[in-house]
Amino acid sequence: MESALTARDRVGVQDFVLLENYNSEAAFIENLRRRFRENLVYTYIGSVLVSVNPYKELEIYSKQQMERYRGVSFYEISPHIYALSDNTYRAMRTERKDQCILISGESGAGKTEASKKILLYYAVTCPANDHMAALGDRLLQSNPVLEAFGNAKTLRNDNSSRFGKYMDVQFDFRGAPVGGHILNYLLEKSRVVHQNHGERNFHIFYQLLEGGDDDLLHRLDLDRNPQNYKYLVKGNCPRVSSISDKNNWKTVMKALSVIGFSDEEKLLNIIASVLHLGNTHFGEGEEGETHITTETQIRNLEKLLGVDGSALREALTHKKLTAKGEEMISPLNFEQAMSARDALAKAMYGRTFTWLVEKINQSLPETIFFVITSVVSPMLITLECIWPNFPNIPAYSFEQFCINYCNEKLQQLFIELTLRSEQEEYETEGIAWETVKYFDNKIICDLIEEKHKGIISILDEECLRPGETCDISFLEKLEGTLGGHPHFVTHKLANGKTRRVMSREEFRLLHYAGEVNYNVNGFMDKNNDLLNRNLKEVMCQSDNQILNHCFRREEVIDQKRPEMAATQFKNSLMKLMEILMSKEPSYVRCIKPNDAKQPGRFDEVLVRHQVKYLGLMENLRVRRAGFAYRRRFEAFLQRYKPLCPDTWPNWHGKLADGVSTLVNHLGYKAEEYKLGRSKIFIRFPKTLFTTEDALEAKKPDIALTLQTSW
Ligand code: AD9
Ligand code: MG
Repeated sequence: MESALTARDRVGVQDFVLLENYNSEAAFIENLRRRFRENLVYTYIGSVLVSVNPYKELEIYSKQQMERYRGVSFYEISPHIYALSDNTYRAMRTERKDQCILISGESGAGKTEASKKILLYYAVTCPANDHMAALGDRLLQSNPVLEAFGNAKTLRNDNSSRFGKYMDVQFDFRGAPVGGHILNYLLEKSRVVHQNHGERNFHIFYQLLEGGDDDLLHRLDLDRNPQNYKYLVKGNCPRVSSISDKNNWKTVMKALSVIGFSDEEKLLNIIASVLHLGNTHFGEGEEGETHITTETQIRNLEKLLGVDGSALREALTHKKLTAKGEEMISPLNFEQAMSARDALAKAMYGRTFTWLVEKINQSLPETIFFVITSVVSPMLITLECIWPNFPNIPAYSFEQFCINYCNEKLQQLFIELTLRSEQEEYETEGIAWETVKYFDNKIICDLIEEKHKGIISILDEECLRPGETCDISFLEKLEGTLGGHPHFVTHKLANGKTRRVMSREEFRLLHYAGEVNYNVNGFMDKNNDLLNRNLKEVMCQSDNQILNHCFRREEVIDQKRPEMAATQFKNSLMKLMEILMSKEPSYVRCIKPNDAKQPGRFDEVLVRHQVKYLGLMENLRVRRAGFAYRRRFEAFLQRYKPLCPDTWPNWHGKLADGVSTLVNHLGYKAEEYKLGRSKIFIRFPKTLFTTEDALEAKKPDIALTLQTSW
């Protein structure tokens, strides 16, 4: 049998708060690496679960494992996503407080997998009720559907979620799940019309071509070869070895029927129409006027969407304007017609996706009687997280700007709530709070979101300003207003000279996690997200009920400008923050060990980078500011009572007195610990380890239960 020390050396500590040198990033990473090598992919920072993607199936997710974690205290057993799920569930029931689980991390780090494991845990272990089977099933079945329409193969992840998801599960008074709701935000619509090299469009397109039967494809006027569709060839990557589009198609179709979906035909008509739109081409006449050169596509669209072909033809090549109360039709040039077509494809797909999520929500049972609490599980921050620029990565665009803004907000919330809960715990326990220094990223959040002065406001203003505006004029506006801000940089130096390493189209933000360059190209267009009014009109007249639902008449009649994309995003983020603030949060921080998606490889540079942008060192510092370790009196006494003749075999007095007797006997010095109202707080890990070693010497059988995971 190994000694306690070597076991710890081998597998590291199961909670980072037990690291001797908690300020050392190197020690932090070494601990992760040791555990990863031993297939111990979970580690805590206090109540935060850090998870490293193993990129292989581990035998730790079985039903037996679920049973092991049921009702067991966090620290008694090795860290696991089930422990976090179980604890959250119990906290909801005993403390009657809404809970939320926030999952974050780099693309491919394992957020979606973590969320599925949490859902599965609840579906299997929560008490059943009449709705249970239906709800559990439907929630689980909603995954393949959402993934087919909202996920895509990217360079970083073969099954990357290209939308943010926030899921709400409601439980009844007995703790049985009775209702649910899914909220989606920021689908990466631009993927519908463009993919980077080595990436694909959303899975559903390939699934349909690969898995749909001959009759269906014939009805939709599609052929099986993705290479024949312009919207599917941009990334030059029609097939992915790790994905079976054919099997997934079957799963999705089955899932749609479990959810009780009956509009399949209309939905597929839209998906096929997007492909036909992509193959719609334009020609330029001598006068520069544009016309459509692919009549077959228009006829397909006419048939599949039930729209008027000539109205569609007109709307794809002309723009309707209202000036001084009069309607005018102005022809589009070639470029404008192409972008009108792409805008239509993006709007059709994006709105259909939102509709689909609504449909799934309707299929989840209504929250009925006795709903007292809810677990908001899991909010997924997907797409690329903050990824400071490396030399070979081009500057980022509008979507990453939004995502990184979201990350800033989440970091702000994370630190605020961690500090708050630490402080609360100290207060309840009657222990003096010691102020913790940390980096407050409010300054960056303000830089982005502040009214009138923030980047989003400036972008909106520039989009609304009449006359010649463009991305560069937006950048100049930013320079004028924000030049000199400590977190904002452009190519212009304060002395009027030029910073040569930066392009004239870029600005750089100094995010909490590092510097990121953004290229302003496309910011205005994406923020405007405009769809010509006459195209909306054509969609409104469609006899496809899904499109009818997605393109409302009121929208065409109402001349008021809808909120712009960044502001919409900001507002939904604000709402989300409000919801999250009102709940008790738990965190899963996912880490990707290598870029090759391979098991057993731990790339230190990559991991260090994520540790930084996930703010883990900051988190550990806050958590360790006072005491490394805390445990309830009864748990502490129960574990270490064999070490003192007065507490063994049982202590009959007050728990606090028992703990006091025990630690006196063990020779704890006053500066090493404090007794709160119900917990003992130990300042240094060394103290605890010495006690553990003593226990091991005395009772190897007891100590062994912890050694394997510590
Ligand atoms: V993205 O931001 O949506 O691009 P995620 O969601 O963070 O990303 P995902 O959960 O999709 O990543 O995980 C990526 C892949 O890693 C999965 O397809 C699995 O092959 C692999 N993975 C992730 N977590 C685990 C795990 N706990 N066990 C085994 C895993 N494999
Ligand atoms: Mg995902």
